[in-house]
Amino acid sequence: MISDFHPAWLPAEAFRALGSRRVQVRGDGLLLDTVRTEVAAACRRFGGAPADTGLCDVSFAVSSQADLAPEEFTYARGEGVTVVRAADPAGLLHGFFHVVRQGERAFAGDFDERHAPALPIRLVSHWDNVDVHPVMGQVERGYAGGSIFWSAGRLREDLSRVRAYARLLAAGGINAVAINNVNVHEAEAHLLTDRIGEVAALAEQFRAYGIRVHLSVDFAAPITLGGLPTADPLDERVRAWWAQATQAVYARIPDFGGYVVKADSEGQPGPSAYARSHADGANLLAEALAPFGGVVHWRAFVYNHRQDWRDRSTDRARAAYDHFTPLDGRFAPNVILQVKHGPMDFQVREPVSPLLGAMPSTPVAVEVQATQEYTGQQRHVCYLGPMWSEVLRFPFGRPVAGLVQGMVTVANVGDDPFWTGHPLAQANLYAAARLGWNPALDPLALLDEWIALTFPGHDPALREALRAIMDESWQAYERYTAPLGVGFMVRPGHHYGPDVDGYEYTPWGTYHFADRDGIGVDRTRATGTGFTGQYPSPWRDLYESLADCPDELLLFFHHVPYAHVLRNGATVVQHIYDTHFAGVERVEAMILRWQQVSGLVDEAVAARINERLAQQLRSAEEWRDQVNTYFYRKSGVPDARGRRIY
Ligand code: GCV
Repeated sequence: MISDFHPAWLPAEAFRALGSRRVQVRGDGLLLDTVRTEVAAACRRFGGAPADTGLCDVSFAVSSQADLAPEEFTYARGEGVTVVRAADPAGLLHGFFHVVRQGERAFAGDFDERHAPALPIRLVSHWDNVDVHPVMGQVERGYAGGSIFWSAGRLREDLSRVRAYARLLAAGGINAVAINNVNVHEAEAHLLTDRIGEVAALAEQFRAYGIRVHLSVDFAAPITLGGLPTADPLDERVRAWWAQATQAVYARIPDFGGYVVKADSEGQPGPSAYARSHADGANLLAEALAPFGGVVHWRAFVYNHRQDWRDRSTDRARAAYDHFTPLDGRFAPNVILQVKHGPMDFQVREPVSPLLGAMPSTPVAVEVQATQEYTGQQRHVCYLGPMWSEVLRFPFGRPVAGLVQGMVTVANVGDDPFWTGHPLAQANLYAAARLGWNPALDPLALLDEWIALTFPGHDPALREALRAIMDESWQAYERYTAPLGVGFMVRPGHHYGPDVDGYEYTPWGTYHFADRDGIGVDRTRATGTGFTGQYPSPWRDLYESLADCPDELLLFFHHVPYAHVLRNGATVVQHIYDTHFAGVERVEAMILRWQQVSGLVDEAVAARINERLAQQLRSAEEWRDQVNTYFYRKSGVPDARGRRIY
């Protein structure tokens, strides 16, 4: 079944209901042609017929009179006909994939619905390098092979896989993609200028599915590419350079989306070199993009990565808020401040970043990481939909989803035949896409939706088993790794596998402060770094209070003795032992469940999942034993249940 790549959530079978009907498509233009091509292929396979005139079972139409927002569509059925209408072709494309997702339900009963994206910006960000980076490889934090865009330092000749990828993204509701690493090395920097043709070729593939291409750019490009002596955002020559470079981009790619910028972060250049603010830097690029309708995604991931571990007063968690809240209201309207969902860095458990609730006068996008850098690197099953849903629903007065304009997902895709290394990691990309369209969706329902699309027509036992394996797999990963929100404890550099003190004496600001008496980071206002004060009520007091702080975040906010009793009744150290044993048991249960159904799926899929689950178990055992042993040795407290600790 698997040729070059797996069909993911768009196997031919997913088109059966639509493809066996008479289907009308009305409207013109590229996206309408895409819908027509899709319809024709589905009808050829399943015996239906395109029906541009005469009777039909389903009609897709762009109608300029319709009182509909961009990308919105109506979806109605009466008198035996299903009708999808949109004011723009993008809305119709979304409506088309909605009908595909509904399967036979699209042709039963009467309904009358409207669907519009909650977030206008739904971008997938690739950390792909054009050249293979000596340390990071081709895709930074990529766990699914090489880039689907570049090979051997050049754009791939065959872009059919990119087209298939665009189709998958569109079917989830994505409307933008950034095609290169936010750490912009020399080769990627040139994509902006002399290699823009490669970007244009990719844009052509994505355009057919309504997806606009964005480029990560080097803030120092006026120097490195333009030969200027400075990249000062207030220098006229610099402004002119960006204006001209941007104009040239739009000459090649009229629907170019805009720039993504990691500035003054982890060694990337930025406006601070000229004593200018992030607003000055972002507005420089915004000014160049504005005439063409482009946007700047300016990342808020800015902190001191050369910290002295002896210094207990500097707190990396505070950094984004401290840097950016003074600038609220000073960004141009086409700047999107891109904020990681947690204050640190995509750990298995973090509080929601307070910055997401603190920029009322700035367009903000929340950034999530589908590539499982700290959550098992696509070797472990770890369905992250529930984590992202918690973030989007988190109430800063209003839920985060009501405060932000966009969701940016760091991609987990590579040239692996399954796209994502672990076939089940496809669900993360799917869920991220769908949550950007509708953050109110239940992540478990989304998991079911993904399973039903990806494994259509399969035995219900398979669906049940996949649901059982993947539901709460995030919590399982959390149990056998870093406890109670403390974070990190991973091997430095590659971030896979346990190393409790791996980051303890490094400059990265990622410490747990475990000693013989206790563990955790005191981030209170009373005695710690004051990070709790970045939250509005009630969170500032809830997190401040040792009694009220949720267990799962306790060590993020407090330094406590091992004998501290959690809200769940266990002591901290006993909780660490219990969860680490329970986490591994959960992986064992996953494997047993999988063995009962693995024969029901394609052999190649089954083989890959088998191999990954075996590796997950080995790794979970290693985590369990290292973490338990570490805390036993530090605390001297034995496991109350007498289990094996080394
Ligand atoms: C692209 C973390 C990752 C880096 C990544 C960075 C970022 O630090 O480990 O690989 O760089 O986040 O989000 O910019």
